[in-house]
Amino acid sequence: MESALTARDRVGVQDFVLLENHTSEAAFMENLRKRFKENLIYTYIGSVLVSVNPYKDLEIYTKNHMERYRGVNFYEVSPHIYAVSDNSYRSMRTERKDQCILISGESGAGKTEASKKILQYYAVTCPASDQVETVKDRLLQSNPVLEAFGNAKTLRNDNSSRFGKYMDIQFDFKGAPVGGHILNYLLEKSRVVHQNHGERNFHIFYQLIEGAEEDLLRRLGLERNPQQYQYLVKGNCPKVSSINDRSDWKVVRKALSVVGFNEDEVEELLNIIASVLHLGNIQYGGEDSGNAYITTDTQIKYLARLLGVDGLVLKEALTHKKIIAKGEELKSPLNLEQAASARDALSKAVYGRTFTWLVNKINVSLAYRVTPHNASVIGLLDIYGFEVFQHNSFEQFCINYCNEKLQQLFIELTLKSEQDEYEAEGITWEPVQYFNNKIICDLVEEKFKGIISILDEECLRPGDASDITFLEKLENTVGGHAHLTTHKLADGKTRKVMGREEFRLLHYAGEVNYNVNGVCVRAHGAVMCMSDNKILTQCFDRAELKDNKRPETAATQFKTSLAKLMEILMSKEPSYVRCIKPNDAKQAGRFDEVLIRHQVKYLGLMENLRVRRAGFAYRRHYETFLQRYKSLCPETWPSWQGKLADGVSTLVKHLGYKPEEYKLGRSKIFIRFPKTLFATEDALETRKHSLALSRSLPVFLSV
Ligand code: AOV
Ligand code: MG
Repeated sequence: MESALTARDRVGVQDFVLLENHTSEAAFMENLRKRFKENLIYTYIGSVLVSVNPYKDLEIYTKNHMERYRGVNFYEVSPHIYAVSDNSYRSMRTERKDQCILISGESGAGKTEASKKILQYYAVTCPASDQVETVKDRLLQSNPVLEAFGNAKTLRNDNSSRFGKYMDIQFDFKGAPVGGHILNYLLEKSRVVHQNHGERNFHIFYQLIEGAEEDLLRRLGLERNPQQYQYLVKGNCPKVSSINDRSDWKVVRKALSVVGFNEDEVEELLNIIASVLHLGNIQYGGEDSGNAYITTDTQIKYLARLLGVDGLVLKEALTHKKIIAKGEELKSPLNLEQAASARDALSKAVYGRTFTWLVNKINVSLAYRVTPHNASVIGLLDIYGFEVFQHNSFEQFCINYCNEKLQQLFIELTLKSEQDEYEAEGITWEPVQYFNNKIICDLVEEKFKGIISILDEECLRPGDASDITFLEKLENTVGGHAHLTTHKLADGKTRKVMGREEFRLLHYAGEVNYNVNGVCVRAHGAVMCMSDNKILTQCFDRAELKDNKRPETAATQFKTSLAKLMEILMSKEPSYVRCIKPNDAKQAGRFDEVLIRHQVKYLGLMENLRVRRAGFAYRRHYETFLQRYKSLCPETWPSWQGKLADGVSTLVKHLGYKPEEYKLGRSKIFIRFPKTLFATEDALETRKHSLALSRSLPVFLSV
């Protein structure tokens, strides 16, 4: 048999805290690499789970594995996503405190897979009843639906989430899941009309074309060939080896009905998806005057039928814009370029709003039937990961800003709060230096002089505001910021390395150039208010057309929704899963040192480890601690009359805690190692057991 020492040599340590040289990045990397080679993709830093994407199916998600982690103490079993799931669940049950699990990491690192594993764990291990079975099914089946409409193949990930998702799973007092609620964040709508080379549109388009039955396709006026559709050819990538669109179609169709869509709703939904493809195939010709006219009447015919709008009205909407002159509403013709962008804006608006409708619809089906007594929740956050492409638009800006916020939350809740607490409690310790990305969050979101404020001002300013005037304003307002670079240098000269329409942000995770092209364009959905498609009538509200108040820009809406999300997360007890992507080739077994070291660095894992090592695994308020363990010491049992701190001190001395194992702060006891607390828990268990035995003895004898 292998000795413990050689096993450790081979597979490394399961908690980085146990590394002998915990400040060495090389030792950290070596441990990660050893474990990865042994298919041990999970490792802890204290209670934070680090996960490396294996890019292959491992036999570690079976029912047996789930059972192994159920109700077992975190540190007694090998690290696993199930251990984190179980730990949150038990904290929720015993401490009655809402939990959240925050999953972060760059695009393709395994966040969505992790969130699915957590959901499956709860679906299998939590208590059930008939009603609960439906809820469990719906929770699980909401995934394929949302992924079909909100995920796509990108260069970074074949199944990349193009929207952010926060899902609350609600539990009743017995711990059974009884409902759920999803919040979605900014879908990357530009993908509907354009894809970079090697990327695809949202999965649903290909699933429909490859998988739909003949007569459905005929009814929708579609051909079984994605190459026929302008919106599907931009990336020149109709097929992906890891994706089977045809079988996915079946899965999605089934999921739609489990989640509670009836046949009519599915039909209306597919009408919209087909309409977007037809919209994309609308082409224009130019009159001598330069005004655009539509040359593809078949598309208009299909659109009119599928959406239930008047063909002429639609044509007009696609070739004219409304302007208000001298208080009167006039129609002004569009030129070729303007018409094409009006068409694309309409497609994006239709798809985007349909997606939001879909999420709302799923929420209705996940809402619990009977309001549970004493419900508590576990929230799962799975957002789009940090990403850099050759061409990065407004949407990448939002995605990366979102990651920036999440990193900030991690810092606030782990690195900063940990150190703040030691300070507040008067515990002496060596402070750990870390990079705080608040400076970048501020640069983006600060009032008046943040990038979003400047963008708003330009977008909503009447007159000659444009992408370029936005850039100029950016240069003038925050040009000298350490994390921002613009085209123009302070001395008025220009920088060659960057396009005229770009600015560069130095994010916590790296540098990204953003193109400002089109950031100020907004869609007009007036024509869709006239549709008799039931989904669209809910999506495009007539009332909003008349609403004259200053509209919010997409950036501000996003900022507001993120701020709300942060509040939600702060109100819960967090657990963290930090996902790492091992290589850029999506390949199993490849451990790219440079790429991984970069992630370890920007995720702040070394700092995380240092704080953890310098710190204490457990802390409890004196009162809670005394209440729980007072029975273990004759002087504190049945009650302690003096000062709480003295009671705790008496108690731990009686228990034999060594001075280096704990510290007493102003209001809390800090315990350095988990094993100390485990021993105390065991003692409590033994005592309860012997009490129960002695109480049940007479009963036993009398039988
Ligand atoms: P992401 O959610 O972090 O990226 P995913 O969770 O979609 O990344 O993972 C990308 C791919 O990696 C998956 O489709 C799987 O093929 C593989 N993978 C990830 N985790 C595992 C695992 N535990 N076991 C086996 N394969 C895995 V993005 O959504 O792009 O930020 O926006
Ligand atoms: Mg994802």
